[in-house]
Amino acid sequence: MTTQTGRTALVDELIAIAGPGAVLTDAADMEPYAVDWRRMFFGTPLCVVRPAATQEVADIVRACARHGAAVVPQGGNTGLAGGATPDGSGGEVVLSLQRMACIRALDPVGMTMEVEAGAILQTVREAALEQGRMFPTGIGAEGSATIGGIVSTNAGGVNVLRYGMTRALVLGLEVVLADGTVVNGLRRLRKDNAGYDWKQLFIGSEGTLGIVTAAVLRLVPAPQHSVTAFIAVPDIDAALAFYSLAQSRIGDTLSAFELISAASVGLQEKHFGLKSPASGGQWFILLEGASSLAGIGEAVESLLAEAFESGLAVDGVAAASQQQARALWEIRERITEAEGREGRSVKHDISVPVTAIPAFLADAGKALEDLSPALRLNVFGHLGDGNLHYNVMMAGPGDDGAAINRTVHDAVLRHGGSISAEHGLGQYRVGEWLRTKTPAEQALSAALKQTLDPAGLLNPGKVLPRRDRG
Ligand code: 2HG
Ligand code: ZN
Repeated sequence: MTTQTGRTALVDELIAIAGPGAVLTDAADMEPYAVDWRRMFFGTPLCVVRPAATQEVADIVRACARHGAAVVPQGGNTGLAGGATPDGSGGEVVLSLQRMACIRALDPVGMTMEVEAGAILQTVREAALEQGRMFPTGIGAEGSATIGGIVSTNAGGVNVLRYGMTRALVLGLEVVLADGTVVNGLRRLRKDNAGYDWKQLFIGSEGTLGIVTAAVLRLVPAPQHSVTAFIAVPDIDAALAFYSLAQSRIGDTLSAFELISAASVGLQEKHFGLKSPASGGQWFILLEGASSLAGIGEAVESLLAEAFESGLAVDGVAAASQQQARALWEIRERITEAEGREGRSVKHDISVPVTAIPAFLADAGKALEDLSPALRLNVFGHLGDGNLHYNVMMAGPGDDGAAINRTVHDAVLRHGGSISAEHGLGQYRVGEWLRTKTPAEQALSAALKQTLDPAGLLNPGKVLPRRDRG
């Protein structure tokens, strides 16, 4: 970027656009925006700007473009791949959308909701529920994550199995392009084939092609009845067979089918003390059935009876109350935090075809054993989506995270999988993306970036390598 004078001039322009209270330049004030919540990525931005309206975002982007300053859009800063924090190059403008948090409209009949990017996911979900509707994207960080963030990362979560990724839940989008143009596509249509579906380019591209400022979300009817069960299964083949049985018996009501290793349950018990209600298996399943119709309780009971009879399940409970269901979910939701308390880990957010899960686990386990026998695994995830959080606990300071990464990702590729299922690439996985994607796919991605952000100022170093280091 430019000189000290240029930097001061840019800050002055940003203050003129957003107001003095909306621009932070003090290092201590900027800290929460400059570092991710896991404290893995540390940026040194020029300033943080917190606009209150789309037009301000456009003016900020235009000013940054004039000064050649990079812009890092940020929502709740809850990501797991460093997509929303500056990459350490220095001098960026962090553009926090948090103040743009308005729910503009909710149509319970058309089942749509128009919200600004900074709206908190939990607030959005609660507003929908008040009208008997549900916005299905459900993630652990919903109390801080924002709509702009979940759209920009195409967030997944525990209900993807039934409702799809965030991509499937966005009907319309408003974005600010790299040159400051505002593109308003806030249509609330379920059918719209009038030309390219351009909004898809901005969903999941982590603010590298444009900045999401508002979205029209697709809502679904809020289920009136639900059942949660926590089941021990003898091995991974049984987990898969149980999944297939669940699809056959209660498939149209199946809203979650989570896989949890015995080691993950053990970690959670060690750090949070929540007792597992089932034992005797290598793996656990947390399943949820939900419906507008009564009778889901009986349907899940009979599914479990069949699973026990055929030996696919060895122990387990179905929650008798909402409170018990919450307690079962808490075991699952505490795993990430328990892993953090246990020590350093190398995270992998991978997916393989569902039926390849057993072969992948055997293959990756063997490859890691060959690399270093002392590594311990914390594997859990969304079995129905083929998405595993295949996290490796580092045994000692000498462990090579990059070698562990490569070993796991190579196994993923051998089984036709992806190195990022739902967390995105951020800055964490750019190197592995470069190593594992075909030249044709890389060239296509670079061409899209070149078209929409020719100066490379939108969230540089995320998804794609920085040009100057490419
Ligand atoms: C989850 O499924 C999240 O709980 C976090 O995607 C996964 O901590 C992780 O690796
Ligand atoms: Zn997950």
